[in-house]
Amino acid sequence: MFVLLIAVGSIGISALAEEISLVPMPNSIEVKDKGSLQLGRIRRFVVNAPEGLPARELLCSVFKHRLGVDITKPGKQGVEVVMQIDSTLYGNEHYRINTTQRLLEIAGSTPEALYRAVTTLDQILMADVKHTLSKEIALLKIEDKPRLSRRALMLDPARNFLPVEDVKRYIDEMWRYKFNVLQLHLTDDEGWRFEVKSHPELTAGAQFYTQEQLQDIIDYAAKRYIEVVPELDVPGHTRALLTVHPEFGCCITDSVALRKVHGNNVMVCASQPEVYKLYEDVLGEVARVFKSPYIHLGGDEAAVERNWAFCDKDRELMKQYGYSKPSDIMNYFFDRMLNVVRGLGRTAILWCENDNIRMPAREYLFPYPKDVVLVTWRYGLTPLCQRLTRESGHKLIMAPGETAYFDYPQYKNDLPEHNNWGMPTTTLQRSYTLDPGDGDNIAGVMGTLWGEAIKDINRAFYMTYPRALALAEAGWTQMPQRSWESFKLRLPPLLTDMMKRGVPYRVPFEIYR
Ligand code: TNX
Repeated sequence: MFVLLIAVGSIGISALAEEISLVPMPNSIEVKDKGSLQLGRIRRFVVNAPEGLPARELLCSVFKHRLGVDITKPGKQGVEVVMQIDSTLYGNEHYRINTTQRLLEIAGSTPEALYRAVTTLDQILMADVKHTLSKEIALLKIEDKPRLSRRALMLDPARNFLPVEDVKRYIDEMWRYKFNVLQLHLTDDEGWRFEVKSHPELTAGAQFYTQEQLQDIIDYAAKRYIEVVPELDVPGHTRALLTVHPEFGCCITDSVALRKVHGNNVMVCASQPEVYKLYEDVLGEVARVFKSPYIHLGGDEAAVERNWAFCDKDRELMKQYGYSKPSDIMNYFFDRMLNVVRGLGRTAILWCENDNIRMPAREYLFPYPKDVVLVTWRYGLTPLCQRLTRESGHKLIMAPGETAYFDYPQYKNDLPEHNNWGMPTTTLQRSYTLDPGDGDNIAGVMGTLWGEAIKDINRAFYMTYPRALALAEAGWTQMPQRSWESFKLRLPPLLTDMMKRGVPYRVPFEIYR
């Protein structure tokens, strides 16, 4: 207990707050010293918010699940539960939970904020060891809103297909930790998973999501305040497309030879109008299915030197536009692609690439148009991407290889045992060190579950958790409210709860030592 108080004292959060096991830790939590609110009997349940509110439904299930109480059937005696929109709170996700001896008040700036509040309440009722057994809640006041507005996880069904039900299971875990974006990496060398009604050849014979299935996923996620962002990776990572349309490649135009190309060595040709025409069709359908204001277009690991640099037509293009090196063709390629995205009223996201894949790198690979959102990801290059985006005014999403790559093993000799290409180790503690930084341009955090070595959703869960809890806190909680010592204490009850839901995770045995 002595140790606990020291740890707690150093970050200014009361000991009881620690024992409540909240992740992400709220930005302000005041636990009143004495007394508690008895939630076993409810006299009045009032919701001052629009009908069909997801937060109301969630609250009912939290009461049922955690306390065995049907909140919709008030009795003659007991306390009051009030859930309401409060216009003095601002932003999308600003909420307050206040308990007194007679009242549980849940207030939020929006229906979404109320939802976030209920996820906090759920964790309180799960693991406040002093009170939960007796259906009580401590007297406390939480006022909370996120540090960053976008907190994302990315799944990669392009590499190993994940059935719809599994993606939903994944979503079911995300909202608990206040994640609000799921990126789906839908196309890559190994597969094209997005049904294109005007080009059925793209998915012929493969596992893919129909547009109706994607709509189902998107609606399912939206009810949990999670936005689904589609990613279609271009101009590299396009072998799946090129095996169907070998004529769109630049050097290797024979589909048999293409199948033998390993890794991410092929690219679509930048000089062929048909390539842009195809993507116009594809993106038009993407925009009809996905509601997100964003479309991620990849832009990573384009093997320019092995493709465009050797292609007569692309070299001609280079000359025509006065470009000095083949990678300058990216300007032309993305000018055209981004115009399509703009025309659809969407904003493009791209993986941030530089003039070298490691230091010394100095610049962007090519000057990114101002309206593009960038994602920093490469090992060692995040400080550079932070500086460059600050200077150029680009929004930046933080997915550094060092902390947010959840395809990497969590401990020496841990999974993945197959298809492990010598991945670096990213421990839970390492993931926890992510500080997204204070730049006004930092839009969010993202954990990536690249799928080469993740063959099913159970593996995806195992690689995701508990590291995603560290990421969730990095995206939500301000640094003064965070500490590794505190996080370690809050973790075990959440893991037990995950186990009860049948969600695989890696036991972080090292934190118990
Ligand atoms: C690099 S991260 C990639 C992915 C791989 C990943 C494996 C990024 C933008 N591109 O295509 O799956 O490494 O860790």
